[in-house]
Amino acid sequence: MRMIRRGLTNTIFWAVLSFVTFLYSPCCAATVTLSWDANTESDLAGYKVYYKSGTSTLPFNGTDALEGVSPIDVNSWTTATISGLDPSKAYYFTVTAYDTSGAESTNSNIVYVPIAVTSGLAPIDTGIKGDIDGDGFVGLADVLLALKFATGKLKPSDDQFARADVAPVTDGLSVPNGSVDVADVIVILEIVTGKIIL
Ligand SMILES: [Ca+2]
Ligand SMILES: [Ca+2]
Repeated sequence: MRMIRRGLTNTIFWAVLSFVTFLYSPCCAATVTLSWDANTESDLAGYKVYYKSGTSTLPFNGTDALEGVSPIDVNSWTTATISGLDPSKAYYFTVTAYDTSGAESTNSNIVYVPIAVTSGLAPIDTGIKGDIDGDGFVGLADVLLALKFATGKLKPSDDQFARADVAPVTDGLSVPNGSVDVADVIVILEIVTGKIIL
């Protein structure tokens, strides 16, 4: 018993901690799922997941998770889902094993989960296809804007780019190809003249 305990506490915990999934919704919170190798010692009692945001300097004393402050005791599970995390922060995680006497192993490797969202990032407004200026209809002003983007005379905003990239058109459907060029100008002109309806 004493030897086993010494094994658990004095040797490095060779678990490979890995990060499985990372989900977040921009308004709310992030959820991270972690998994690690099982510790095979006979008096293993469970694992603790440590976390922290900002830096990887010990101690990992995070407080954001819904599951509780760091460390989170996950019993003998070898996966853990940590939720309620702030998606605008980067997090670091590590796992230890503990035995029936409460003795704890050294840390596993550290897993780093980067920032999910940059605050202030607005979703792209694609609006009406070809309505680059966003006035509610596709007109000659949009054709002229597309021409300026295609010739490099004007740099589109992300929203304008999304509305200007209408070509190619395949089977009557717009298939944006990530570039605004003369093909997009022609399609927008054809929308204006009624030749194409998207
Ligand atoms: Ca317009
Ligand atoms: Ca295009």
